[in-house]
Amino acid sequence: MNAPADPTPSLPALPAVTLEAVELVRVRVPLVRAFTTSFGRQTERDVLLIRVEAAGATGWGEVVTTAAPRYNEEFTDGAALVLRDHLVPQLVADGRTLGAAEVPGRLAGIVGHRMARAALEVAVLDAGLRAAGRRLADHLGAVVDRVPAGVSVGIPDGGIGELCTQVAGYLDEGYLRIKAKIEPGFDLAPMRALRELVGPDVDLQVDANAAYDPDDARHLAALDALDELGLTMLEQPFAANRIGDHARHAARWRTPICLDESIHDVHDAVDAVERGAAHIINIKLGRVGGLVESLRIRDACRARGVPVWCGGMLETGVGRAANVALAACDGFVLPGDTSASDRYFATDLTDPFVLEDGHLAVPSGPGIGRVPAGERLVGAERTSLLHP
Ligand code: OSB
Ligand code: MG
Repeated sequence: MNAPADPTPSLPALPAVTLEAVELVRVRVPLVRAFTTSFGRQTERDVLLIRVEAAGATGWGEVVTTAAPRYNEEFTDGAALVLRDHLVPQLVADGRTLGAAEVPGRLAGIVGHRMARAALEVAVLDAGLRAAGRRLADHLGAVVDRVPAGVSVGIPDGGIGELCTQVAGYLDEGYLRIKAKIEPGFDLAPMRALRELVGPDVDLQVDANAAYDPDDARHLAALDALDELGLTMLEQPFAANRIGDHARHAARWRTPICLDESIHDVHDAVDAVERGAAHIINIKLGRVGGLVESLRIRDACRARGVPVWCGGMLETGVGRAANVALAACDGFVLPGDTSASDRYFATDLTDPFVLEDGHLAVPSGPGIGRVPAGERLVGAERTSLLHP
């Protein structure tokens, strides 16, 4: 399934740019605390950035893959290879001069690898926007200057007690909604404890990352019991391809179902919504192959009265800047996984995103509005994919 080649009509035109250079920059950044989900435990990000030189400007994009293919089939080594051997050669096969909106179309012949192609789209767009002196948020049609911040809380090593301590801390900091990771065996008891701790009014949701088996009666019993807790949503209980199972149980539960891993493009989103499998969609620009596809999904959901929010992949400031610009667009009506830099890293690669009154400010500079600081990339592995 390739994304359609036509650019989203609502995006303003940008002057074409000539690509001078494309480089991969890879650097490890430790997380402030281990992040455990049903699919694994991460203690650092293996960050892969794309740097583009075009029209006298430098553009950046972040490949949001996980190091191992456990969230979806993409992984960071694979992304680096497909960028080097396929995506970048294909991007310039018809010449190095291109409009930023042309990137998805030029890459249309390559199947999948959406996180890799999304980062390339953002990097080229960032360069083009910087050359034009325009903000990404304005280019996308952002309607607010700050976005409400939620926080995604991993399964803590210390169990329920530590979960409660962490959540109390995040609420003290001002986060406006809490998303807790669950898995079979760590679901009902921790969520009951959390609901007890925060009271009935705090916006509480859970994310299973596809860990539940719809054919397992004990798994279903746990999800049925969670349905009593007044959760804002249950994110991706079953495997990505189990749309029918999501629909069947969504019809029984009062908790709205949000899909993440199931949604690769606008067709998946429309299909899931029309089949009753999703009441809410988590849009991650990497997972769906870029900003243009993200806005298509937003448009399709808006037309069907389905709320969307901006998910995250533990991005550094580079990826976060693009997420925050997207989250500022019309239709992103629920708080996203757009947390402050210090929730992830002791020192972000860019100027940090900070929580102010439960919100993150949309960057004010041109392009994505953030650049990685040179000193933070000392020792990074650099691979040139295109040179002058
Ligand atoms: O399912 O939303 C997810 C992180 C990595 C992979 C998948 C997910 C997540 C998160 C963290 O929940 C969101 C964030 O704070 O960036
Ligand atoms: Mg998720």
